[in-house]
Amino acid sequence: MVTITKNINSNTSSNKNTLDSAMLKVRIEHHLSHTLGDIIINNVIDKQCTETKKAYWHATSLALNEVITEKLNQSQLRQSQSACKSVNYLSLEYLMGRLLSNNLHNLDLYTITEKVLKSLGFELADLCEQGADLALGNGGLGRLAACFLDSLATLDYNAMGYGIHYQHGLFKQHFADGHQVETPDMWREFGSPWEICRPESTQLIPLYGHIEEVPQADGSTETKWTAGKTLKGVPYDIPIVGYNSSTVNALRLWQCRADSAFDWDKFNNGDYLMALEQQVHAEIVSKVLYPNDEHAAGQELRFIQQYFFCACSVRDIIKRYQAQYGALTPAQSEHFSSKVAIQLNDTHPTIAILELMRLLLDEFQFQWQDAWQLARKVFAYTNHTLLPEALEKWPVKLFERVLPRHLTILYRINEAFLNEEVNAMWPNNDNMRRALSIIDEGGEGNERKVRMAHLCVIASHKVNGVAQVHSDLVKSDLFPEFNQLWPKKLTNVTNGITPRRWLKACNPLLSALLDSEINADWAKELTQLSLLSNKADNADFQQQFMQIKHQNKVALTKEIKALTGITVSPDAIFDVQIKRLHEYKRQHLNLLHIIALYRRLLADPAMEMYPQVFIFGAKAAPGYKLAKDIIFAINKVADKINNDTRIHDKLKVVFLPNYRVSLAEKIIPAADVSEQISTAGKEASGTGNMKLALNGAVTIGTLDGANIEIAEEVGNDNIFICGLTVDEVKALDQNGYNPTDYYHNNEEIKACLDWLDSDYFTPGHAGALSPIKESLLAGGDPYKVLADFQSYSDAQNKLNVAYQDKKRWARMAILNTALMGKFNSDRSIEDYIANIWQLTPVSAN
Ligand code: C3B
Repeated sequence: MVTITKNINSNTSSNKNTLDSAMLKVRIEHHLSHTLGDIIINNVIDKQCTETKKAYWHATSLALNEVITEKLNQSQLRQSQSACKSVNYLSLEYLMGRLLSNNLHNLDLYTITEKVLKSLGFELADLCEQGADLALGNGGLGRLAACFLDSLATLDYNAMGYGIHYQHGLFKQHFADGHQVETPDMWREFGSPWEICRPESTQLIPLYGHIEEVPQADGSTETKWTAGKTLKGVPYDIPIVGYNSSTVNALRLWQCRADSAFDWDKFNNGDYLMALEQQVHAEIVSKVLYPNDEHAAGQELRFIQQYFFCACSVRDIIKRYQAQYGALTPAQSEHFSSKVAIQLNDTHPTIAILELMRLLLDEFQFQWQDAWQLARKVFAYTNHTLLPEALEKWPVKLFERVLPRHLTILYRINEAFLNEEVNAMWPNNDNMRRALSIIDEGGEGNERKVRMAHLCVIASHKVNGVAQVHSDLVKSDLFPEFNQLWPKKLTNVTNGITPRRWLKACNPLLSALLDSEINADWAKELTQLSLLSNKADNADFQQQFMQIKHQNKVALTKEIKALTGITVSPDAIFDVQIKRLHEYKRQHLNLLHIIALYRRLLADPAMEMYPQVFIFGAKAAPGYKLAKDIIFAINKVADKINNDTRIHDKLKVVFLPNYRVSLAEKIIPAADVSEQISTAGKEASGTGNMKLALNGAVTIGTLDGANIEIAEEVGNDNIFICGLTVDEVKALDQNGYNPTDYYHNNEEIKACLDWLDSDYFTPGHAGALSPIKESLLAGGDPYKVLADFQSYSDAQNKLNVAYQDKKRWARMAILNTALMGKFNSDRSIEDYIANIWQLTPVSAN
């Protein structure tokens, strides 16, 4: 084994892999027999049984890891020798999905692995299904982080992702009588082949305790923190393999353990549970991902999670700097910030700012100004939402108890900011001081709170939104005063997606067609796809493109049947809304329109309508009642419609359970229509919109987030825009929006909402779906569902007619694929590099 590894290692420093099939086969079989133990029973292997497939999946992953780990080591050596600047991406969420297929594609080893496994009696695609999703995130924010890591490695930048090694990622979802039921995610129940534990980089993290002012020889005082408790952070590295590049970076995830696992005294006294107490309390910190999407969680445990991961990461960043460049002293400040960038993915990692300050002041003997200047050069912050409920504010009291020293630093930052910078711009202006202070002096219950976003803006050298309209709103509506104070600080970086996972790996048929049409590595240079525009009207090409879409739809019909028992026709329009369930994303607008269609069909069974299947995938936060009510309603309406023979299968509704990255990879290649119907101004960007369009789905959507930029790219003829604009939504709010006007003035809206009060969809349980109607009427319809209904319904009609013109639709679908080049996450990363991080790439060639 050692000799084989050496042979291969000598070739893995570049992006060319010379792993041949014979070697790969030897390695897979070696891992099967030596690492995993032989699973052959009486000389027979049952190749159909799940355990066998799992073992082969594991062995294949381990065989591949030998190549990956070697590349990781080479990359780290090269990065260190070149002394290049690195970015450290701090995120509480990484929605990685499965890794085997993606890693194989990125290493260009997919085809040979497929052959080898075939010779062993297995289908690679089938084995890939055995891997668990790494669901260490909730939705868009976590998936964006995963796409960015892919792009950073692909472009040969030195980057480290930092996060939490959650024992349980996002919950699994199934439906019981239409209701969402959550069960724990067990992604590493039997270990994970992808991670490398790094005990040598363990960190000890203090918290709680008290502070005191200690007099110094020169008459000043120094704040001394005596912690009440210590946590241990153990890192696990997951290699991030660049596509067709020489770089493998790492995602470093911290697991929390007790400083001391066991209390022997208590054990000896027979108190077995208490002997484990410390361990249990510590392990809770990295036990589970908070399942809230765009809603601040507010509990002490979440606060400690944030602190724990920030403290581990900042210490690790400093340790890596010191290992490479020696001691960190004030004289090194400039140097440090020329080598280290730290990106805060939303406000979740804000405490990193305070922790860096604390370490510099208390452990590295920096003066205040030196420490503060350094921090301000290193940090940058990405804002991902304007929703007030998602903007984190932690009670001052909680800070005081858990992180007393950090709170004193925070006060000093705030004081200097208000007295110097705010006062210079707006002298003696208490209103401005109140508006910009990091401390909210008390709204409800008069509780003082820390505005995490204000600390981020004040400490960062750049703050970016994630799509142009969102960044404009960050400037005008969220932080107008900060924008006046620092006009250059607020900026935009439009999101992107990796075309490797979201086209090359998930849509092999379309990828093959693109390979044959485009004479360039389009999975890297996605703008090259624009060459397809010339063929958008070519009958042969249209036929090939739509034939692939059809084949993907056939595959999805099988998946739908297997997962739900529902039969759908691949000839129908596949209309897809896949994203977290949230009122602002308006799955209930989609539902209301489905109910209206159903009602129209019942009234006139001969109604002209091309068959349409509405496909949903969404998880609701377990504590978000209305979101769960909407899931229930969609399932109940689906039951009724799917079993109603009167409408002759013109309408079907499918809610696929347990929506996650690996399910998205099956749905997206098969979608005809992409639903992006958030209330204008509420969806910061969206990234599912980009994935669907790249795979040839046509968007029906509002002028919100990245939809606006998608429309700019594809042109208004190739997208169905509907609904109010941002300004119209604002005007409606200012003039007083009254949803009951729409209820009374639109007969269809009234009939559909009243239908929800009956027991038609929930036999014997009248009123079970009424909460939706209530939220839209008595609840004030905060997301303007009723105001946008007619416009959405009209756009759906146009879309249905357009689909029947096969040539027109094929042209639209092709142009959507062709014109998504801008939304390559490589472009987003290059924007971050140019405007925020200033890194240079380091490759082997
Ligand atoms: C999401 C936003 O809702 C999306 O519009 C955006 O595309 C992504 O972030 C990525 O920028 N988001 C999220 O998933 N979770 C949050 N807490 C905040 C924003």
